[in-house]
Amino acid sequence: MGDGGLLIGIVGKPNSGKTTFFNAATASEAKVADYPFTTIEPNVGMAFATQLCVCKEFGVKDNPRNSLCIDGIRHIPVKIIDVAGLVPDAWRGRGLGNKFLDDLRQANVLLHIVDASGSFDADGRPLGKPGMWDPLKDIKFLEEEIARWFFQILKRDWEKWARRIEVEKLDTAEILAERLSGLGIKSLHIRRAIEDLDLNPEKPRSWSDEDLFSFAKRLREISKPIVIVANKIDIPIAEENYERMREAGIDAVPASALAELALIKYTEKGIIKYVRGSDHFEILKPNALSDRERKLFAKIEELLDKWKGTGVQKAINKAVFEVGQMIAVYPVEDPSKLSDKKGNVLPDVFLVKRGTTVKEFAALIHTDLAKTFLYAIDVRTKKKLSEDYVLKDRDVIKIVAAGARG
Ligand SMILES: Nc1nc2c(ncn2[C@@H]2O[C@H](COP(=O)(O)OP(=O)(O)OP(=O)(O)O)[C@@H](O)[C@H]2O)c(=O)[nH]1
Ligand SMILES: [Mg+2]
Repeated sequence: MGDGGLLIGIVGKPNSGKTTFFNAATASEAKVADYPFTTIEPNVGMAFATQLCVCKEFGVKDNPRNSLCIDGIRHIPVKIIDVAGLVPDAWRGRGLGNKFLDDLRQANVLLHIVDASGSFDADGRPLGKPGMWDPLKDIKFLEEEIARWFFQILKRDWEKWARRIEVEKLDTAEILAERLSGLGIKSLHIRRAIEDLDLNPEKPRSWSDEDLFSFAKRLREISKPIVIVANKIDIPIAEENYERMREAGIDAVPASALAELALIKYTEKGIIKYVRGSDHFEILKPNALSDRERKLFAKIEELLDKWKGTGVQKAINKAVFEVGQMIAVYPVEDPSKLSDKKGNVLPDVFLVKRGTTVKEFAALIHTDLAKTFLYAIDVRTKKKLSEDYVLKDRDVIKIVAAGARG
């Protein structure tokens, strides 16, 4: 574990900047640490959820193993997937529709990269200049498209299953969860959607097509919530469009994937120093920059001032901590040194779903640890925690198990 099983799916129409965003978010700082992820499919990478590390608060110098700590900011790896552009009617297989949708099956949060500059049409064809397309349309369209895809899958053999559920008095949520497990949908998601829409779970045959479509939509919202990224905010007209999104009640993250990519690339070359998510950078080797590059970084500096960052890291953190409802928990073996058995200080941090109890957390680390679990210690307060203690973000925890040696 480490990423809490979270998979972020990058979606959007062609040319919205998905791959630029992906490259910026995943550009390998991997050489600094050895992550437990060696083979990764080509379009899957590791991004980082970032948060203030607990090291400063405890006044220690840490040696992270499953994550990075850069200037006191903990970088926690999360899987992210970049898929082909989504065009209208993808659910019917148009464009790379089927492939796109297949790749998204296991994602549990979607990052919708919107070209806020409005330079491309619905199919991602260039319109010659910015401001020629309304990006608000893209937001509506994508939600609709994914809902249609869910609906299509639900509708397959619907009559047959609805009859079986009624005749054999089966549990609708369990049956549907089994049928939709490939989409990462759980029975708890289904129960919530049924309740929210006031559908009768005992009489699925009474659900109309309209009910079923609303159900598909609600299931999508619950199982794959979307974070909207107003990308290309560096292009002047994008700001206007972003404001229009706000007026329409759309809580988008303004971002420039291009600026982030430049900052990360030049940081990797050692020419500048920039920590993901920060609103400033430092030029370390001014002589290594051409006039053109100097101008580029002057523009990026303005952008960072104005938007308090490039927005890329903000979008990922929103996907992980807000919309994805994850929290970060730091387990240690030695509560006084905050270390593991080998003396590594604050070696690990794990992302877990909000609501996870300390005993469930023990089970995620090691099944044996849950079996022999006695109690845990909140390292911050030194208080003993019972097994049903619900973990909080940035908790530092020592788990005490029967027969434990450490
Ligand atoms: N100005 C500006 N241009 C951007 C930004 N992000 C991406 N672009 C440009 O937009 C174009 C498309 O970017 P890609 O990242 O290839 O877009 P994509 O969504 O992956 O496209 P497909 O793979 O075809 O679906 C490229 O010319 C990028 O340089 C940004 O933040 N600002
Ligand atoms: Mg791409």
